Amino acid sequence: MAAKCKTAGAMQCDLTRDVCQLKESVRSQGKQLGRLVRHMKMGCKKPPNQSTLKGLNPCLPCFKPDFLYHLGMDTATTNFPKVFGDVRFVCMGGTPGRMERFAYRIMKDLRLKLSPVTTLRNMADGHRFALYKVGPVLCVSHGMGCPSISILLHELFKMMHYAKCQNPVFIRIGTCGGIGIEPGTVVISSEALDCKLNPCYEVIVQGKIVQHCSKLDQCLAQELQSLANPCEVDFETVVGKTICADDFYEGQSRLDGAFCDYTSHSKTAYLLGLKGNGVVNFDMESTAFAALTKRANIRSAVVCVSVIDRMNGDQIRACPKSLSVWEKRPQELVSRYIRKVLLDEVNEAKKVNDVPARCVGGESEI
Ligand code: R2B
Repeated sequence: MAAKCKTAGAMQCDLTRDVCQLKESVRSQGKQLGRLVRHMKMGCKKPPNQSTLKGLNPCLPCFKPDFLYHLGMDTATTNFPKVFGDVRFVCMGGTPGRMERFAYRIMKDLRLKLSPVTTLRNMADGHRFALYKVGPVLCVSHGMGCPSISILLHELFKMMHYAKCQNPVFIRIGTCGGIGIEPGTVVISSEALDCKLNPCYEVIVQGKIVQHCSKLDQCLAQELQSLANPCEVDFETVVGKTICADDFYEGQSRLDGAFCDYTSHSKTAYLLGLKGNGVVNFDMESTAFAALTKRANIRSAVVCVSVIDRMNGDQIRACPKSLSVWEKRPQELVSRYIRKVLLDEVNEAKKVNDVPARCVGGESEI
């Protein structure tokens, strides 16, 4: 009865409300469609809300903008999700030249190409490190020693975080000094030890010693080793412990530094002791690399080629040609790994969605 008595004004009111609801429903359907289209463009993956990195500085949201000083980038002028959101592999090595060569190599191996007359661009404007992006692979130089790689990792982790990267894998592809192994042998580190043989990276924070575990991902090390065997190219790959020194000379018991207060005899005894403990090589970055990636919930591996057998000497006398052949060996292994991961994913997606592979196989522009 009451409905019958509705005034023209009340009916007008109901009508307005219905129109409003209808408009809202159309708007929300539009939004859903937009999301669906974006989702399809991204290979049927929902754009992530946040990266998979963990344990980062809770105050990061306060830095608006945040300047990544040594990379010469900031969150105000770089659209991190757009530029770096697709990064899946971060490969790091000591020198800018080697990482540029690796970038070109991975471009070829992934059948990606640049538009004609373009070269790969060093995206780091901070002049400390070189950074190249080849599709889902970042190739970055880290300089020498833990302090240098640690600065870079802080800024790369923030980059991954702002870009909302998903499960990036970090791999250091470098050179090292072998202990009782042939020069040219590739070493996959099973763990990174400090010079007291502890799997630990020590930093002094506000005057206090803080220790972080520097164990590496065993599964990733095994996965890499499985790709080395059998190897078409003739080189050996071993898995073993890496000792990370803060110095190239006394810190690695070399006899040819500007200072040397020990004997050749004590050096040999020291190296034999290391060998007896399962150590196969020296590097200068692995503890910081292993500990920081572990802290950020990132899978990581260290794959280095030995340029000398320290049981036979201290000076690196290998000719440039040998060094050039050897530097390609860790790159070969890591390229195989990247291709395998991407191909497995494409095959999996094909099985689940019955969609054609988009990104591996045919040539596509970076
Ligand atoms: C290997 O080579 C460099 C020293 O020459 C250092 O970065 C390392 O770990």
